[in-house]
Amino acid sequence: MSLKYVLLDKKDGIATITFHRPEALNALNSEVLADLDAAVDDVIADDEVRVVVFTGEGKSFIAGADIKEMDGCVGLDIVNYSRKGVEIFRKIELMTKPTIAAVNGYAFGGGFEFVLCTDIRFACSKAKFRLPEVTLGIVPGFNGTQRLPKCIGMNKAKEILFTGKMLTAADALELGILNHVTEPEQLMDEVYAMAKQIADNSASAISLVKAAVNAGADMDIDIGKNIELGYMAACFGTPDQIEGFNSFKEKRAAKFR
Ligand code: CO8
Repeated sequence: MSLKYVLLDKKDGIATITFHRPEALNALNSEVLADLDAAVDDVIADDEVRVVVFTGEGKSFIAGADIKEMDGCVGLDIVNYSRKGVEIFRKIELMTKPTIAAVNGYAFGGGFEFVLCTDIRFACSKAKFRLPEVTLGIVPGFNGTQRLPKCIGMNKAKEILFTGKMLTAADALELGILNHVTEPEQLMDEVYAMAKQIADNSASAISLVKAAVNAGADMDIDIGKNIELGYMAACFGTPDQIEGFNSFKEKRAAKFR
């Protein structure tokens, strides 16, 4: 597979997908989206990959959708462009492997919306977050209007969406958008330390936990509790459950396949 606008690296069960279009601050044009889609399909299909990390090359994570590519688009062109991003973002949100965003710089527009699709979010202290779409006369088209309110509540989300104001990493941490903020030089070390901790756990159990949490976000607890029950029952008798229980009885760390 030959990728130009994202880099794909795999080591010790951890895949890293790096946005790599530095001349446009990693803005998401159709080619970046196509490469991202291919890289995501690759890590989903690779049984060796247990955790997926996303980061950006240079001073930007993703500076949004490509304004120059969108310029002049009307009707179906823009619907198709938006739909492509929406489908890939949703695929990332629902993929059974856990994802971690390592936000190294600007996460604007579609970049901020991308962060909202990931499971666990780190940023360096210099990272900046912004949904500037209303300053461009458009709407966030990669589902920021849907995911941000779910993440931080409707009133706080509306303020960010209506003003287009910039958030620092500290602001995003306080709002609950981020899990952790680090010094720039520590970002990847801290991300990989957590990725390793997750990769050492049962991948099959984590995939079911993620599916249960995602499903439960949109349903009543009386339905969600039955989903959890089904997944719990599905774990019993699996190699990971047997190894996990044996490790407890034998007073040793579990070694999952
Ligand atoms: N699209 C295209 N090119 C971009 C983008 C972008 N989003 N962001 C930066 N670039 C390009 C610049 O044009 C510039 O290229 P050139 O040198 O050829 O002019 C290069 O990247 C470097 O950028 P700057 O010189 O501006 O770098 P600065 O460090 O001075 O500024 C900023 C960095 C503050 C990030 C600034 O570049 C900026 O404000 N960029 C635009 C950010 C933005 O508005 N993003 C939101 C876009 S809209 C969006 O994401 C909607 C998502 C859903 C769409 C769904 C489709 C319908």
